Amino acid sequence: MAEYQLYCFAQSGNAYRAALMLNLIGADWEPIWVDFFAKGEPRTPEYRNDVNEMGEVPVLVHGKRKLSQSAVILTYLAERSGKFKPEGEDERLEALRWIIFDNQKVNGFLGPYRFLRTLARPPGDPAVLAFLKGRIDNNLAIVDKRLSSRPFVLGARPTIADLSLVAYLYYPAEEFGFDIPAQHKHIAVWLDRIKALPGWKHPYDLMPGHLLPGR
Ligand SMILES: N[C@@H](CCC(=O)N[C@@H](CS)C(=O)NCC(=O)O)C(=O)O
Repeated sequence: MAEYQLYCFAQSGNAYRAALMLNLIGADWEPIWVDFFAKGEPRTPEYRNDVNEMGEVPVLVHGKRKLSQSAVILTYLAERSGKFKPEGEDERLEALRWIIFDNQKVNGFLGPYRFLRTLARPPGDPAVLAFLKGRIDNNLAIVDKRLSSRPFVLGARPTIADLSLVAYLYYPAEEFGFDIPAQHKHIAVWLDRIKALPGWKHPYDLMPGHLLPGR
């Protein structure tokens, strides 16, 4: 058995943050596929009892530890590996600031938008989609401006703040109905920088369950 197990599925950008971090730090890890689409597995009592009371992926298993919330997982792995780790109080606070903004307002809106538009059956209400799209455009512009003056979110080197913010940003443009890198040029260059890191993989190559039957 690998040192780390990650409960995840290919379509989850929230889980991608953790999977990418594991790969970039060269961890010995394996995915445990969670059947979200056919079985709604995270919503089952078994999953909530045995895996995560919050009913979500990702969940990282390390020995007797089970950690959920990608921000917690990224922090744990950064502290253990010493990689992508914010250094000193100022960087730690700054990373936390961007990770919270990301969880709530960047990928926190982008994930549900893509889900309701492309994956949900039936698709989401157009008024809800329009609300989310307005917030997404605004918040991606904030990230783009931040990246206009530095190569990575905190500065010269990549940290867990970057690995949180990339969550949904490598998924195909047709899944969103708009092209994020084409519309945000600093985000585009930053995504290429992260893609160039040794160990980078696309979410569909890193986590199981892509191309589900009937989709
Ligand atoms: N803030 C959480 C978000 C996790 C999350 O929302 N995961 C989704 C999958 S992308 C989930 O498991 N949803 C279960 C459900 O909707 O029942 C994190 O960053 O880990």
